[in-house]
Amino acid sequence: MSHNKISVMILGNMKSLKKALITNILGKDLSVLTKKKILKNTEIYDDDTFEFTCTPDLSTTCDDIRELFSKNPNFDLCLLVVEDGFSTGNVQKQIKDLNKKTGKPREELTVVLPLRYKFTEYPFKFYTLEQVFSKLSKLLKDKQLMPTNRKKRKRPADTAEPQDGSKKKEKLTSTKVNLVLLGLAGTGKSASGNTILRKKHFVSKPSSNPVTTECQVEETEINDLHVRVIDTPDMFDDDTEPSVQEKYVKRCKELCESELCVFVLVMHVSRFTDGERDILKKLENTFGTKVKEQTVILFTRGDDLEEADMTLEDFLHSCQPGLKEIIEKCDNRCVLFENRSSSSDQVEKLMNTVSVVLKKTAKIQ
Ligand SMILES: Nc1nc2c(ncn2[C@@H]2O[C@H](COP(=O)(O)OP(=O)(O)OP(=O)(O)O)[C@@H](O)[C@H]2O)c(=O)[nH]1
Ligand SMILES: [Mg+2]
Repeated sequence: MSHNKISVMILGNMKSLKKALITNILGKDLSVLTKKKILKNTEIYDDDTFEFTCTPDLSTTCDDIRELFSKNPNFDLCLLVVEDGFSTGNVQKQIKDLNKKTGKPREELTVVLPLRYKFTEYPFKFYTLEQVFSKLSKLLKDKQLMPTNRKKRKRPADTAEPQDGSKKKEKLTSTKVNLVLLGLAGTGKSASGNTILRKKHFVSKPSSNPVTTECQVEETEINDLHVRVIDTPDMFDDDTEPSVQEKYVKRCKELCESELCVFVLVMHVSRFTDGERDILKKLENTFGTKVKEQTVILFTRGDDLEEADMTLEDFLHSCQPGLKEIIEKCDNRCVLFENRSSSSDQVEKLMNTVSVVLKKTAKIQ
């Protein structure tokens, strides 16, 4: 595997789909490329920047995939191509089997949705084709493989997004969004803000008293979105003086300016408290009745779940009815954070969910 190229492993059950994806990304017919065979059933296609490893179909008993990962597990991206009409259960099984076979963490295996599929909730990490392009561009930038005068990669017509995809992208990239971190004291709002910003901007520490006592905004760029992260004190504590609560709310709304807002309701997986039981009602009273359509629930302390050998799905499955109701009212938009880890995957998942909300509320689509 070449270290000065972006290395992408393409997994899946249909050779034609895997090859079509490579063709789309490279913008070249694969027959013009020299195909290298490194293992009996594995082909490599490359150009000056990318190296694609096209693996044998998952349904075969061939052991190439295991061997590829054991020789070099550090692919920049592992994409699992699925066919139109796929069953979620089957895909989950494929991911589970791959994880067992290769040791590759499930969250590092990303499903590429077929063209007509749009954002929705899936119990696995996924990209639309558009997101695959955006991820590859980011990798190119990160690896500094893209000289500033490099011609923009032209996408062949057959890779076009459904309807007016390119126009939508343009709109999205110029979008500013406020991520407003809300929740009870100590749930990890500030820590999550720092994870999103990839920098310790907000004070976050263990304390029996509320730590954040002023709203604060910090800004960053994520996947071409201009993101304003707004950290807040606990605005919903019944013990806080109403005048102080009002001050917090007023300041938070001022900081939101006129930009689109996605409310990130921060809770931790270890406790669901009485104060959280009616939190959606409180959110509605404060930010209006449409707030739940713009809310993503962010669970912190993913490390606690991991220690208990549980996935987010396990946790959601067995959680209290009161919490289930809140989650359902927010259209099941949940993400899991482990703020002790710097993994960018969790932020990416959050941003995917934020995009879903943006597309709905701002009618970008
Ligand atoms: N283990 C673990 N600890 C976390 C995680 N997220 C936050 N914490 C810890 O929880 C404590 C509280 O986190 P904060 O970010 O200060 O919580 P907050 O919601 O901003 O609290 P207030 O500002 O008081 O409202 C800190 O000690 C964090 O390090 C996590 O994902 N895992
Ligand atoms: Mg805080």
